[in-house]
Amino acid sequence: MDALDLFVNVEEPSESGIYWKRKTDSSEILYQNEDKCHTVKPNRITSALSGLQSLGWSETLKKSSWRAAAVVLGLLCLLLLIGLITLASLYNKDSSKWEMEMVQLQTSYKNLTKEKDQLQTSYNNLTKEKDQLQTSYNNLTKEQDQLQTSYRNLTEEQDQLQKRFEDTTNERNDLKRRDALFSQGWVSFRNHFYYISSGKKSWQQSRNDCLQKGADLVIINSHEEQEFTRTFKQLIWIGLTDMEREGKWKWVDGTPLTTSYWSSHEPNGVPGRDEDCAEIKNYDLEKSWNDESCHLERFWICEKILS
Ligand code: 2F8
Ligand code: CA
Repeated sequence: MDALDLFVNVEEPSESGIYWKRKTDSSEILYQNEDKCHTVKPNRITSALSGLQSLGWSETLKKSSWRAAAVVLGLLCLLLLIGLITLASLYNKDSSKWEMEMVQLQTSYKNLTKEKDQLQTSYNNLTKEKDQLQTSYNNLTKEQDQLQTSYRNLTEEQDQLQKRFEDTTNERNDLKRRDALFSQGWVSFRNHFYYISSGKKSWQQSRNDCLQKGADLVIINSHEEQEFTRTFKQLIWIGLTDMEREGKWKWVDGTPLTTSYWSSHEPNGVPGRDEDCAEIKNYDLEKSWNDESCHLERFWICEKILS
């Protein structure tokens, strides 16, 4: 046999159909040249079917296939049933759990709703109370403003009454003092009070008397006052002197002489007579003043201004 020849080992079903056996008429030399050849199996099924057909087993094989398919189908149905049962169990388990949770949630919801209603009621009551308090506060604020205004008005009225009381008291005291002055021989002229002496004294003694009465010798600083002093028709000392400095005439309150009513040729300061004090002398004339010796005795006029 040539070394390159291909040898085929052909197998065929056994007589029992249970296993395959090599055909005896295949080349027995195969194993002698196994390093040079390959075993080529023929199409077993085709070969088997052909074998079975040839042996009358085709029907038997079909039945076996159907049985196997039925078994597989049954197994699949069983698996499906087990799966469905498992899913149903899981579903029931989850469903119970879900129902419990739903009940809990519903209970919580009801409780929360109840609490919400209570809170809403409390809120409404508080809002109502707040509105009432706000109204009370507004009314109180309004009353406070009214009371404040009334207090201001009353305080103002009180101040006015206090001032009126003080004015009235002062007026009453003035009236009392006036009455007292009048009873003591004083007369009033344009809110000034004058005391006309009933006797005669020197200029200094006359002034001292006025000072004791809380007054001073009259100061003539208006035409009306000058006219008033002339009405008594007497020789009268007035509060004018130059005893501190000759020729420098000053009133007893220290003010210098500005408006004067000297008689003609006066003041002449007759030599040797120290004529340092002024008197009303020519009372029939407006210009009635004369400078005279201070030690001579004359009537006098005191003047007082009520403060
Ligand atoms: O007594 C003094 C007196 O004498 C005369 O009056 C009567 C003088 N008058 C005249 O000279 C005009 C006064 O000045 C003098 O004070
Ligand atoms: Ca004189």
